[in-house]
Amino acid sequence: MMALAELYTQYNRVWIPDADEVWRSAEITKDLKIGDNVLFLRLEDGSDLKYVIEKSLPPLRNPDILVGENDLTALSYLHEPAVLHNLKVRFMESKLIYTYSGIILVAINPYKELPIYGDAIIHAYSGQNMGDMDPHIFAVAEEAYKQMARNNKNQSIIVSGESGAGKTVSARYAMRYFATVSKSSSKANMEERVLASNPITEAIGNAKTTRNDNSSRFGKYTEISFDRRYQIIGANLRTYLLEKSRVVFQSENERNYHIFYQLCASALQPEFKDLRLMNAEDFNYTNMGGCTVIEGVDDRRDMIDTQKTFNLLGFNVDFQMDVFKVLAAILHLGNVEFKRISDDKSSVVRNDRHLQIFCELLHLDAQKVAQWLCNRKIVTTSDTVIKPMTKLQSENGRDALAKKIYSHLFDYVIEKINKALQFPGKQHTFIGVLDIYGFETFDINSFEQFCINYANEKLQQQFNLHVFKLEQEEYMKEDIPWTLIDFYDNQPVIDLIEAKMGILELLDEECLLPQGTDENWLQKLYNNYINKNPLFEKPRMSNRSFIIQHFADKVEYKSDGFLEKNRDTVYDVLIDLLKTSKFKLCAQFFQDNTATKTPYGAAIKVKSARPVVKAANKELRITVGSKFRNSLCLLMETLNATTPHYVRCIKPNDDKLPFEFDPIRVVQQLRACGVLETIRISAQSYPSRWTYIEFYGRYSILMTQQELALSDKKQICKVVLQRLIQTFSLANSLIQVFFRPHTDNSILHWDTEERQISPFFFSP
Ligand code: AOV
Ligand code: MG
Repeated sequence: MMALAELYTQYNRVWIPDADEVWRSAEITKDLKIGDNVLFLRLEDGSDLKYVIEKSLPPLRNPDILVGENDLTALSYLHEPAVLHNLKVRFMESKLIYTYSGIILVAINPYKELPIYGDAIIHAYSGQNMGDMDPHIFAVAEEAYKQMARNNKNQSIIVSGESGAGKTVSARYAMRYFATVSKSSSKANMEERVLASNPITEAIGNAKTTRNDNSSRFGKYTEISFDRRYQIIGANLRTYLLEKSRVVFQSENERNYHIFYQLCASALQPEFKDLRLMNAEDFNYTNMGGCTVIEGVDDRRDMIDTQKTFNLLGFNVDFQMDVFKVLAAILHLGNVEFKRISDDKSSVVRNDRHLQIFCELLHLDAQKVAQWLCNRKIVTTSDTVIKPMTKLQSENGRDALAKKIYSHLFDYVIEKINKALQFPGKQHTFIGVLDIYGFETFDINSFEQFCINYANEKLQQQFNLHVFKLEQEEYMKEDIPWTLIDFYDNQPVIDLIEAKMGILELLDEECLLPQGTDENWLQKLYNNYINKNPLFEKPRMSNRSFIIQHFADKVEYKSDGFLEKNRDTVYDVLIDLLKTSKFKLCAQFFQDNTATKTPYGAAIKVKSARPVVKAANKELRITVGSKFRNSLCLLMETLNATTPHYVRCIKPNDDKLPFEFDPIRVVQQLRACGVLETIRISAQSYPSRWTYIEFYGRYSILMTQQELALSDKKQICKVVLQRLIQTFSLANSLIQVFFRPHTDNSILHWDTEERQISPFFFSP
């Protein structure tokens, strides 16, 4: 039996916790004896350190020969410092951004264009086995493509990671891979059309945030369809909850959707003359963040690309012009000014130029719009009353209208893209590429962050369950004794959000009440969860916020605006006006305003008992939160019906610096995004599976001359293992050695009763 103390001998190296580096390497200068409570160490700078052992021994460092391994699970010691060090060495010294961690591809954002994505590289990966090539997003794409063809099964590539980590870029490259390897001469540029969907959706659904200059503000699942010969025949996009509030408000240093700036940068183009555009600084909706340009981005040039892509998708010039007209109208609407008439009365400023242009562009009666922007019609059984609105109410009504128009436009463009990617034949199989908004936390977090982080929780759970299921199946197949292991499950936080009497349901209930307010709702949350649910807290200094302990981090949400955003209503008279517009596109937006549709058109079932809220226009509507929950459930069903492939993107620093590795930030993400979790699951089981030849190769150093003299390598391994580990078991019918490296959530427990290293399973 190999004792733990035998590993803590002179010249062996360990990792000790460090405030700046997270982990620091040190060499043992004196053998550890049972009962010792001090470990004598020398740090890399030559200084000596007496490490006081409390409950645990510091984790052991892997031999240098293993450093730089392209699969983390190949490391002998599998713990946090080993993983971190290995990723760092690959990233900083070898400029390698991809590493496997078992079934996951870890991708660290290099913040620099790398020459590793060309067609020649795609062709090099095509047809290869995952294990034979360097880790790469193309290797994952190839694996999905191969499994689809081999098993006739639908596949998903699930990209996750926090905001700015590289999800959208990875998803784009995965799609490029499929378009390139499945290119056929016959189907007129369908591959290019599928790829063209990306710049369009990014123009209308991505924006600069403080975390990412090209942040996705919606979720997207792109289903790429293949025929029987595994060539692309079309695609379908499903989108998830666009962040609408951005249309009318941006925090400091953030921008509205890219398309608005592209349009403003093209103001002088003759074709846009009628739109009466100005500089982005001159429109409220594009200037609220005080930042209208992005370093390295030329909005005018991007507009030319957007128009080219529209053409490629077969959108004619008239359609394009209609889209730009609606966008320009939104910008002008944002500049409409109100003046206060009395405490409860307001009106549009006389002869407001922007109101005139807004109405001209959308073919509306300016007088009527002016009236209904500042007055509300209340219909009772006996009477119809017109009630004036305060200046603030009018402004909010204006913004609600702008958000509504934009979100209809967004859905409409997605629908058009889907039509352009439709195909006449039958889909044989598909590969779905999921690229959603990453987990995010800002100084002020609202309903949008709540929904985004909830989506990330769902995805994390899907991942946990899959990894866990896979492990179990593997052991059952190999007849290995195996007790169910506990793994971190984020179901409790998901329950807190979506279960009965959860946050979303209480929000829907409050939305049902005519006098419901954000404050009352928050009070109900406090009453229901404080001291009852450990994942919910009230911030000490605020009674307008609540804190949720997410899998990735704690996030404080401000309750202001939750009700309004969940209801998402616009005053009905305004909607009626737009419905009767002579501008067909605009009228069409508001024709079927049932809101019982998913963003991609299919009707959905209402799952919760009470998700329906009476809107201002007396129509029964599903709230935004319930709709989002339902669409996430559908997404999980889809993902679970496919074979998933996971890409975990890591953001290496917060300053967008090329090849800069901040260990504190990286560890935070590794801990949160499930890489270390999976390693923990694997480590409790048997993550290393080698053929006995591989085992012989790696451990021949442990073998005696006598053992090495045996002719059969299989036999040698068996004898060596029997000598070194008396407790190893022999399982029949196996072809591999299954074993587990040293780890216990990164720290080894140390008590006077020494532990032994884990048993091996060995195939005869
Ligand atoms: P995200 O999708 O994960 O954030 P992106 O994919 O938009 O993040 O990546 C952010 C930026 O990092 C990109 O615009 C690139 O400049 C850079 N980048 C990412 N991956 C690579 C790569 N492989 N090579 C070179 N540069 C890269 V969000 O959508 O905010 O959650 O909502
Ligand atoms: Mg993105």
